[in-house]
Amino acid sequence: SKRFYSSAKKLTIGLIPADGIGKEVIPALSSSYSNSPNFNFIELNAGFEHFQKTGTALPQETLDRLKNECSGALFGAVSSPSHKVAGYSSPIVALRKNLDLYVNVRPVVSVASNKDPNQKPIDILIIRENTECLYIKQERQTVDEKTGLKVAWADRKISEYASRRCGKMAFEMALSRDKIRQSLRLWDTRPKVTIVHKSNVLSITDGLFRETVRGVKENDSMYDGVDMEEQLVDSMVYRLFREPHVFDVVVAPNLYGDIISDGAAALVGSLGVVPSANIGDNFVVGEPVHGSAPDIAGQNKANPIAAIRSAGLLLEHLQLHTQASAIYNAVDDVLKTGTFLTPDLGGNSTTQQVTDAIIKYLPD
Ligand code: GGG
Repeated sequence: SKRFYSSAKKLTIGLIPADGIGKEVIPALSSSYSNSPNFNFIELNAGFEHFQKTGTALPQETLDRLKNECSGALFGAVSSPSHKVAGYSSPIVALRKNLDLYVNVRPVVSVASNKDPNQKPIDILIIRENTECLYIKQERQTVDEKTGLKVAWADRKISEYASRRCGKMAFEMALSRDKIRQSLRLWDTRPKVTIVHKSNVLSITDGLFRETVRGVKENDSMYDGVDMEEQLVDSMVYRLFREPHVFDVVVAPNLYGDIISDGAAALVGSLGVVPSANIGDNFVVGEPVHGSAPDIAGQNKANPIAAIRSAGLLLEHLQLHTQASAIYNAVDDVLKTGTFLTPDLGGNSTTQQVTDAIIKYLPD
């Protein structure tokens, strides 16, 4: 079998397929590398389906094994129900919190198309704050005294601490992207961070996010070479559709980051090709941006590319840059060739066929 890694040390990677197509896209790649001399994969439980079987969505054993045995992990997708289920809480939100994976980075990149070579390339890195905002899930319901009708409430938390470390990650990544572009002579524009907020309406919460991220640059001369701009979230959506090529690094509170990255995925073909990595100071979990897609689950037609690119992000974060690039290039080769595409990209190939095609492009 092909060797993913040249590192002498064998790395243990936790695989958490979770629900729906997560169970197809995560094993697709790892099974092809089951004999790798450089990797151990251990499969771990989590998800709504696991909750239905056992009453637990994120078992303590999964957390313990991640912390004690793994260098990193890959998470598939989760199907939390849209209504409240007693005792259930989203395992991915809990995992991010438990391992303090405080940002979710989502690269949205177009692959040069043979059909339209004049299209301006899109290369955006969305940095989503991953621990707070409305996702603290402090919701409650009351009854309005006058009308007797229900009222639902949700608290939203934005802290200086979380906004600052998220902002710092954005500026650091803008610098390192610039370094790579300069070394490859790819780009002639300055690196830029766009801060997304709605502080014209939510001046206390979004105002704090905006001010804190601005402060990261204003208080550190290391970031003098990085431009900074701001965008209200509604006009950010408009600009993303009109001129996506002008964005470099985009940083946003949790909910806005979640929404704009799904939207941005439409600009590069499909949600099925956009990866992410949940990053903390001590751990990283790769995770495709797409959800569990119950409508196509079990049919071998899910696009494995987002999961495979997420494995690339995981390797990149573990400093295995050559191996990460090999994955990105193999995926790009398959997309450019256009022979093996899943239905979301207009083809009729299966999950396994696309995976096999990508593996063929990886160096031996
Ligand atoms: N891989 C991303 C994913 O699973 N997205 C769906 C999601 O985040 N759902 C939240 C949940 O089901 O708890």
